[in-house]
Amino acid sequence: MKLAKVRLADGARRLAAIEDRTLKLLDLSQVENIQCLADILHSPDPAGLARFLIDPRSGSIKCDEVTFLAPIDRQEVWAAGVTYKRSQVARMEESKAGGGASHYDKVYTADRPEIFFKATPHRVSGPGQPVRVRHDSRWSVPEPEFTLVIDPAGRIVGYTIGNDMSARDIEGENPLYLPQAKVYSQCCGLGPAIQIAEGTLNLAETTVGVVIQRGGKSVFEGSTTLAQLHRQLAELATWLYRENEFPFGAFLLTGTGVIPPDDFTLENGDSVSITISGIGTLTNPVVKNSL
Ligand code: DO4
Ligand code: MG
Repeated sequence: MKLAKVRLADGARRLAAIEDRTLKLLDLSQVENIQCLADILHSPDPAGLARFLIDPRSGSIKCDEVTFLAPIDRQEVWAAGVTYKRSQVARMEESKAGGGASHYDKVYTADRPEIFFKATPHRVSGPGQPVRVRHDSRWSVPEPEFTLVIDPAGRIVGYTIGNDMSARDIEGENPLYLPQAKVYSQCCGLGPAIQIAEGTLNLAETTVGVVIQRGGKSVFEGSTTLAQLHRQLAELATWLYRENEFPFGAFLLTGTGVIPPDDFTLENGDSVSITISGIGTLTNPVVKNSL
């Protein structure tokens, strides 16, 4: 089952459960203390609770009849880095001149992963909302990332799609510029829905793909699978929660294994579509203001 925040044709915002591509609206008034999507996700049985909350007055709605919103409430958004070989190699290349290449080499094999703060809810773009390229970056890319939804106790309760927008020139100039390369207005895409974590995930069959379009034509396409991820998903969640509290839960982007060639940079007006099997497609237009 997937859970989502949606806007209906009449402008009303609702929570919805999606099964077999059919969407049903939820009525939260049926249970005390359930006020938002995170309350359902953080409950002992999110799928069971969502089924119980299905609004008996709601018929079945088709997914294309609603607008999907970012599936975030008050969670912080964090990200892991250099978790795929492709990312380690690309980072070492971009950091050669700045002298930071060896950091990426070391962190790929170190026990402790790279984990960094990525966004607060107001910096997150939902489906169809713009993601931003900094005006002071000449080399920026989207990073398509399998994303964990983690409850306050550190339990992985769901999965969604994340776009870790990154200014590669700023990061490459000096590793200490990482927060500026990664954290700014509209720096992170999330959505369209959260797949509730049930059973074992088949890593080899979970594909993460990206298509970048310019003027309606594809200018980059790439994909990987979670089998290429060099870390365990639970391991990344455990490191994030070490000596840290998340009273509202957290999203954790798990790193990119797809990086466009070095001569590629995003431009104003591009469109980025990230597809993860079992979750869906997150599409965002790209904005970049001129200086
Ligand atoms: O080390 C910098 C960031 C790495 C990253 O975001 C990734 O590998 O996805
Ligand atoms: Mg990343």
